[in-house]
Amino acid sequence: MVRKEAVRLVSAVFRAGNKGLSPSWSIGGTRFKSAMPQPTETRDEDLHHKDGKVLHPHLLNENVMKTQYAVRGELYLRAEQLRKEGKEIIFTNVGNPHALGAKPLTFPRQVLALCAAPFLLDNPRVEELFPADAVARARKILAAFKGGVGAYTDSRGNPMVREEVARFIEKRDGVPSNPEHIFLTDGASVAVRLCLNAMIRHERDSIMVPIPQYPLYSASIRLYGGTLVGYYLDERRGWGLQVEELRRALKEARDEGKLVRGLVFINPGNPTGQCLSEENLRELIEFAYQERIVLMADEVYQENVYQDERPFVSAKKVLHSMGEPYRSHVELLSFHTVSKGTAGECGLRGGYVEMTNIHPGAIEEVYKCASINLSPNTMGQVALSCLVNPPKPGEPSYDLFMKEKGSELASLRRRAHMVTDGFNSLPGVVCNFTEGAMYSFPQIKLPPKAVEAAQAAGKAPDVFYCLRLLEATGISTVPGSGFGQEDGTFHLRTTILPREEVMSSFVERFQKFHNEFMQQYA
Ligand code: DCS
Repeated sequence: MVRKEAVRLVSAVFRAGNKGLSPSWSIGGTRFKSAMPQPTETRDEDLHHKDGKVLHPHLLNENVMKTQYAVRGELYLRAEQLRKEGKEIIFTNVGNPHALGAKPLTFPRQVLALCAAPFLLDNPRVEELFPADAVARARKILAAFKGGVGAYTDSRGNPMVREEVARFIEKRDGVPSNPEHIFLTDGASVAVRLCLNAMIRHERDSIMVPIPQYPLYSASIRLYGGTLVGYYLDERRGWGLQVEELRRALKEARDEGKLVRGLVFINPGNPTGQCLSEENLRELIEFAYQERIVLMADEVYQENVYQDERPFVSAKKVLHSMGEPYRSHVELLSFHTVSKGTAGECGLRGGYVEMTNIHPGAIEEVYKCASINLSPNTMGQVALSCLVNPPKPGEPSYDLFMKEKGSELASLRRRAHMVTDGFNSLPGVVCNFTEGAMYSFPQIKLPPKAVEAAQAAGKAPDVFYCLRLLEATGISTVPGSGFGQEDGTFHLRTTILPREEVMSSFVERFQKFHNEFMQQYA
């Protein structure tokens, strides 16, 4: 019997330990002790499932089992199933522009192509096929990436690209940026997770996160064994962020013995689409300073702004403008990516975190953890290089680059209006304007009969609505419960990414479904 064998083995090791053969070993100077359980505690059911599997879904890390990620949750799985059955699905559940027909920007792809196929640079016709600045950039990158894009880079990313990111930030904010405080990562997701992993020590460690939020935060906090403290954004005031609400959430958390260490804000917001004012950012910084909380500024949508009243301002810029004591005390982690903006290069996985006022020793520890992954992927770094250091006026690629970006941004702005107007034209739907980012997050006032029908089907009402929408129209959305919403309210999130040519039929399909649904449950 397995248990008897385990008991025999453990007792043997302990006996050996008594004779001076301690069950411990060392790796790289670190001494490890055998964490073997006491013999009496070894049970078959802890070692394997009754079907014999050791890696059984009920026998995994508890944090893994408790983690949920709605963007690829039940709705997405059903959509995938319908797609396999031959139904046409519009995947508006994820902010993945190229999947819905957005075209890549030409310049970064030319540079990427040359970096991936460096032998093209030896071809005498290369200057006929590629503009001179793309060729020059590829040569520069290949010279900086020792061994080309097939070699690991430093675990924080290539130094030249980190330098380019620092210059980009300086130009954007007009304040100094240190490349030593910038880590390149496989998309912003990895940067966020690196930081959360380092911050969360145990269950009491808490991170304040907006409700609604992007589930990268809820999922990662859960995965690392910490606690999420939600603060509500005010839907009636355009999903605005209120300091009184931050104070309420913090007080309640502290009264319950939680140790609040970080505060996430997403600007422009996902899923809300709201843009923070400079005043809001000042309040956040003041709050973080007074309460000694690390600010996590998720600024991945900084280019995606569709109104002129509140242009994007980075938290770092505002922090500097506030002078001392804030400027050199408030600990700030700022995240950015190549996945969003007008590039939408989600698949290339390029992102970064900039750490402001973070203790050098803590940065070293994060470096150590990044090193476990060896290196962020190189193509993501090349894409990032092109986007933070784009063609300049007078260079051959400049005009096309600006034209492509400008027309995509203008189109996104039109689509933001089309989607918001479409939702607000429907009975029982209210929707704040998508000021920024890529999403629309309407509230659906579901009639009581629909709520009852959902309960009878064993589904949350918003999940029920989104499933019915999917089955009827092929439109794949994410229910509001995946992001968090005030109790008793129901939302869904869709992207504004269908191309303009299909947007009106997208909106029409939605409207037709919604009207029929509301009539059925009136
Ligand atoms: N932060 C926010 C607010 C995001 O919305 C996303 C991606 C990320 C970080 C991470 O992006 P990358 O890892 O690709 O850099 N947004 C997801 C979403 O809600 N839809 O698509 C992906």
